[in-house]
Amino acid sequence: MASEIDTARSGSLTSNGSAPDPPEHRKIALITGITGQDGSYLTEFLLEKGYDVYGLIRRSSNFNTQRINHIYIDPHNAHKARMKLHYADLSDASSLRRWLDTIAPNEVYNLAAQSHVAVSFEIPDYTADVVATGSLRLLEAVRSHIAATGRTDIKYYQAGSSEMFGATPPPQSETTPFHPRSPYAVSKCAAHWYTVNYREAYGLFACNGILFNHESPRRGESFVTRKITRAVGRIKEGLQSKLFLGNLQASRDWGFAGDYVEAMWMMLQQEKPDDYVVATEESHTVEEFLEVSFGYVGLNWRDHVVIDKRYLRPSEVDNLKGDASKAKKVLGWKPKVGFQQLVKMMVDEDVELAKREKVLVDAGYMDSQQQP
Ligand code: NDP
Ligand code: GDR
Repeated sequence: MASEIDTARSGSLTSNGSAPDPPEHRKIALITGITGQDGSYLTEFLLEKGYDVYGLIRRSSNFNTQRINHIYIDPHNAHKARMKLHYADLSDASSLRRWLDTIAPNEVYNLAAQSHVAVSFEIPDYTADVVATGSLRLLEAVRSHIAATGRTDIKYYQAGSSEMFGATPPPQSETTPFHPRSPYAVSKCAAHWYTVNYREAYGLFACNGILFNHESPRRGESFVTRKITRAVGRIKEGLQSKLFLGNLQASRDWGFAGDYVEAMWMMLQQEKPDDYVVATEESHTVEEFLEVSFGYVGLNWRDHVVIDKRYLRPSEVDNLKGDASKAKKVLGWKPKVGFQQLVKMMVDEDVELAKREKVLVDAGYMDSQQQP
């Protein structure tokens, strides 16, 4: 079994009190991007299902494990741990192959990415290296691990995106042509086709989940939904007054991340590998998100939002609305959290966060401009 490196962490979900299966009966999942929004929800989901979960994390000068710290247990109790973390990077093929050989997972979830569309225009080369070539590196590591071991029980999930549809009008389904509008989206198209190619060329059990936008209180703070709900909380608590945004007319099919990770897992439980759109089939503009989120706490967004051109993109994706009928029919998946509920969940959490920030600001431990 894998040896832990010095700062790698291990953890176990013990909240429901149920004893896990004996180690020899437990399935093993390997997750790249475990420290991200989806990685954290997927880890919770798989631990509840009785998996051992191995996460690959990248080196950062600060700890980047905030979203999974609640699952962490002291490494000195590592024999109890069912989540283990190791350093690797999608730009480092040797680390991917080494951990595949060591961990020998049953399921590989490739969630790691430079996932910010606007940032991909600033760092296109890096985005392509991690999102496109990084996925190829991982697929190749899986293929060569299978070739070396003769194993036939490995399944691969690729985190595809509705951004691949880009300029193609809605509703978008598995048969809708891709027309990507950013270096990120072009790179995700490459990763999609690498995955299809490894399925066709080598018979790999590999699935593309084409997921539409999904959000949560754990969403990165520079994505528009979380940027808005953070601002709502902080404005409500008197910590800021203005919110600078770009295009308010863009329309997105926003679901809840906790619902979407279940669809990832469902894809890998099918008899045959395939590609699936995962979406709520409802679309709302950024302006509608503002109406609901500010309105929920009795504020008028027009009093606070300022348009700042720096948040406009060189080429925009105007309208995304998924057709998830295949996922509903074949996987039996459907979203549980609707738009209004999602917005309220995020605002509720961010109002609480802002209240905690306010205590620190009032006590002089923090400047109101500072993020916690
Ligand atoms: P996040 O941005 O929250 O998480 C991305 C993860 O990738 C983080 O764990 C990050 O590590 C890691 N990562 C980034 N670069 C590298 C690298 N070079 N090597 C290894 N790991 C790296 O994304 P989400 O959780 O929201 O999304 C998960 C996946 O799904 C991504 O691939 C995204 O593109 C895709 N997707 C997301 C959708 C959404 O609406 N959320 C919709 C469709 C697709 P660190 O924590 O250190 O930054
Ligand atoms: P997106 O999400 O680009 O759809 O990619 P994001 O929240 O960044 O943008 C959604 C829409 O809001 C508009 N917008 C702003 N966006 C940001 N980030 N900041 C702003 O200030 C702002 N003002 C307006 C954008 O122009 C856009 O139209 C997300 C990511 O999670 C991808 O990784 C994923 O693949 C897709 O969702 C599906």
